[in-house]
Amino acid sequence: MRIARSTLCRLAASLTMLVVLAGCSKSDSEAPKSQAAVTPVDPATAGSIQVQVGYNGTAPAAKTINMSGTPACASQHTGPVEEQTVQVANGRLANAVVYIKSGLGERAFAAPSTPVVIDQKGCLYDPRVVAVMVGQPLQFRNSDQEAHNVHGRPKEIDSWNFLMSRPNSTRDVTFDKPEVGIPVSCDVHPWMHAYASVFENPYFAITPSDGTVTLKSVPPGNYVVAVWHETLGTLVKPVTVPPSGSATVDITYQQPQG
Ligand SMILES: [Cu+2]
Repeated sequence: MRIARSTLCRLAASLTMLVVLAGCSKSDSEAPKSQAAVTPVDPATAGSIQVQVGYNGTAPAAKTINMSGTPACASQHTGPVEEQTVQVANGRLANAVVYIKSGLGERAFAAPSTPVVIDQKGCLYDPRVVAVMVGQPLQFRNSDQEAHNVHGRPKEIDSWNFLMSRPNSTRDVTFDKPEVGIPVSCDVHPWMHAYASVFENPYFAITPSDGTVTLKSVPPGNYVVAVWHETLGTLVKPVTVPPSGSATVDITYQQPQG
């Protein structure tokens, strides 16, 4: 009887914990702060900002990733697997995060419910650089037979670390605060690195190979646009969006010395 009671107590405690956790998770994902009072953007006066991100210099040589110790990973690649963190083509930089750093004041924006997905495929993250809004799910998918753990190390918000051992499983992470360039890694495969950024507004984009993005539906006003890159850091530039107009910003990283 005594044993049964303590077992029941443990079960009750576990269930309570589950209910508490489920409650936290639900309230976090269904009522992010940014959806509390959304400030509409007037389409009649909104404009856009085209940002071109350049790189002046010679990109460092790509590093070869050695997967030979993990045949389950290596067997998914036919040739050497390379990591190129500074991806430059025709002087333009890919995988840089462009965003409006300031100038939006107290405006609030609704977060999309559609997740942004990072796949774990061939023991690499795809894509490597992502961005979501506060309250928008960041979904990790495991397309490998190999188990991965997903370890996020933000500075400002709570870290996370979970194992994904089942093929084709997914798991969502949502954020209640913004942060730029959160490192995500796998402790099982030390070459796996991704970077997630979280914003309170929808004005952000990751540069494709031509280094050019357009931030659309921007209210007219004065802003500071920023660019973040995982090894090159952050650059900023002021920009003015006229009513119904478009602004163009060129931001160029210089090759680091030494
Ligand atoms: Cu892994």
